[in-house]
Amino acid sequence: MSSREGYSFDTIALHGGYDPKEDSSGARAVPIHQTTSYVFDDADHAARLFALEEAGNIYTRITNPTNSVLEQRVAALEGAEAGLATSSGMAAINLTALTLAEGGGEILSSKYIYGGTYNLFSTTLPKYGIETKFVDPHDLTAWKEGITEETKFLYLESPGNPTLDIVDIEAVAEIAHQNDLKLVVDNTFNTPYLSQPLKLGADVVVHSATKYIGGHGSSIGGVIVGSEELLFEMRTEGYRDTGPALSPMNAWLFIQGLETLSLRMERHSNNAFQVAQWLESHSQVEWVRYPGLESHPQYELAQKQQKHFGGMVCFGIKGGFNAGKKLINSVELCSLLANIGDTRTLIIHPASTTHEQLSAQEKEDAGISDNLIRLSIGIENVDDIIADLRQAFNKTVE
Ligand code: LCS
Repeated sequence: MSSREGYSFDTIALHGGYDPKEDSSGARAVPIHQTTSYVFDDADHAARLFALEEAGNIYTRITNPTNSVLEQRVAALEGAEAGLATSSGMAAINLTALTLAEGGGEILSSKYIYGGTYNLFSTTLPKYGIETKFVDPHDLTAWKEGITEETKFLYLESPGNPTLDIVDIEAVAEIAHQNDLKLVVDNTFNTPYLSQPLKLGADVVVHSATKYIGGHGSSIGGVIVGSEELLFEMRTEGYRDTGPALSPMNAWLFIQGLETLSLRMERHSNNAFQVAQWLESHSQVEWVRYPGLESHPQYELAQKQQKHFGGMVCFGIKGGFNAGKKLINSVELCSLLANIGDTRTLIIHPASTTHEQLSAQEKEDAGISDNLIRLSIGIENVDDIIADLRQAFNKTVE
């Protein structure tokens, strides 16, 4: 659809990056190009492609026509010039970090981020000369004062996993740009339907497509979007040389997911809001975190920065660690697993799972209390979700 500008979000989600008239078969659905490599016209053509003098497919580790549709579609939905599909969200974050922190240096990151990213930044990347300083993302002075000669880029999640902090992206982007640095935002929880960080000043957006972009919980993948220049550098250096390409089959599955993204995000958001309100009135609940509730510390900012408030809800159960475990063992409809963004409702206890690698101090710093339960509210009938939680709470008291 590259030649047709001006379509709305829902239309781009269905048509972006693909025009059947430009496909040799005329296939209406996006074809899966399940191939490792592409036949060159002749030796000169091959040489021109390898020398990057001419654009074209060489090998699926670098480009693939099905992956290109996903890349262009997510880029269009985020308002970016270009995209790059990776084998996982972590591969997207790692490639972004390796590219922006070339030669070593420092990442200045929000401390309220996914445990796997925290671990990449705090434990793995330092082995390769890239250190990370973690800051409270709501303290703009901490961002300003955290920048040194060594800083290579700023990084945040909004909402954060699992604390659901909403960070003022515009304000952090301004600080980054005053220092000639780029701001990278992980937009996994919101998806471009709920917020578009590039429009708020971010320079690069990363996604775990594993979550809402897919929605079906069948595939692991990631996407990076940003400027044409930066994405070209990533593709022709780190991506080509370290090999985090996405399989075309999974790219195709993510394209199927994108087609219904706006419908699902609205249903996720409506259901989550109702569950959050119900939890807030429950006698066994100590606290609830949901960006759409007035009790959320960044409620005003969420109203300004987001279209809806998403499918993620966190709460603290009275009775701490043991009560949390009992509740999780008592649910029947909700699935106990390590993922979010599925069409089905998911539940987990981060302190003993997703954030288990963190030390007690790191957990405290990252806002992971022992009684925190994370819900990824699905698109089932909300009455059934609430009924399941109700019966699980009842068993927890027994
Ligand atoms: N960014 C965020 C915000 C995430 O929640 C995750 C995974 C990733 C990046 C990494 O993406 P992946 O490589 O898994 O595609 N979050 C998970 C979670 O909360 N439970 O299990 C995985």
